[in-house]
Amino acid sequence: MTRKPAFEGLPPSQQLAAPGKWPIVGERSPAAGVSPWPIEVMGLVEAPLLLRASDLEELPRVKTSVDIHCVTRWSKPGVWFEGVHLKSILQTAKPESEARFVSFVSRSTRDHSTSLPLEEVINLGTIVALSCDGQPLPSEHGGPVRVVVPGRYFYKSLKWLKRIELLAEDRLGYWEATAGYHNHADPWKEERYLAPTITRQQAAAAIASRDFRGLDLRSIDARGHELSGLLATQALLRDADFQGADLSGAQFDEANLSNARLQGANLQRASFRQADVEGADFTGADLRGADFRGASLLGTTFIDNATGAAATIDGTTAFDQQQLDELTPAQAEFVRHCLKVC
Ligand SMILES: Nc1nc2c(c(=O)[nH]1)N[C@H]1C(S)=C(S)[C@@H](COP(=O)(O)O)O[C@H]1N2
Ligand SMILES: [Mo]
Repeated sequence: MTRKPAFEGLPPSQQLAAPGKWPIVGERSPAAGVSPWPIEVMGLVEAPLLLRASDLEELPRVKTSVDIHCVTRWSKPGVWFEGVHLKSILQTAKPESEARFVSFVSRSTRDHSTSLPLEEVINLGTIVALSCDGQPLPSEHGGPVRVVVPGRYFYKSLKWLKRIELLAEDRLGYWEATAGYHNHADPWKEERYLAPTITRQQAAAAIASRDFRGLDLRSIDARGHELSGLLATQALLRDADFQGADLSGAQFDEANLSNARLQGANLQRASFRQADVEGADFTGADLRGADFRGASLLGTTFIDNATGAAATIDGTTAFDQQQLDELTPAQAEFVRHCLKVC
């Protein structure tokens, strides 16, 4: 069974990863121990299973071309995954009639997990993958066995699969519960995050105090505010909206600003050391004197190639050289050009 690759184009606000590059996102290795390990199929099933590598070999093989869409805005189309359909495994385990959800649990130090509705996970053609582009799945990408759920943001594709559990009620996964990632995760509907968890009053109080240190202010709307010298070390600011704000001299060290909107913000001398700015948008922002050393820059945007709107970056903006490799080629080229000539 081989499906033809059909690149469907890019979902909203995604950009292509550098050709030949496959970023590692989240955990980087499984928990220590023997490999391969057996996979447990349990919960609401008539025939619980313990699948060894040799058992997986006996199930029908499938090979599918999958377009990877990471929530941090990079996409990698046409990756060939080979393995076994989840459907084949479940046909053997026989879900009970009350089973509505599937939870995948990882053999990782934090018992990472994710879940999907049973019907959906089957209809999407989910595979339990053993190889990728003709090679055994590398450990950092979930080998020996990972889940691949086509048509959902890649956080639904669990690395180092250890357990498949059938449930009557949903059980939120690690990112869904801790990071506010959307539980449905359809990239075409841009289901990245749940609605903001903070009230307008909480947001207003934080903005007035100019002290965000260590606070959970996900999705805060701080557009256009005068926040120069903001203290935001270690703040949780995923999906925050700072468009047009004055953030000169702001301290974002070790903050999580993934997918934050900083278009047109004044960020002169702002510090982003060791911050997570994956998927953040700095188009039109003033970044002179800003410091990005040690920050993670996967899928970060500094120039909008469609409109040509760009951040102001010059020799006073600090980056580590190797850090720039995390950017897509067009972004990296723009930043390198600015650092050299501006
Ligand atoms: N066990 C485990 N699985 C995981 C994660 C993780 O941190 N731990 N991260 C998820 C996220 S957010 C993404 S985008 C993909 C990344 O897979 P990759 O590192 O192979 O690109 O794995 C998903 N599966
Ligand atoms: Mo992700």
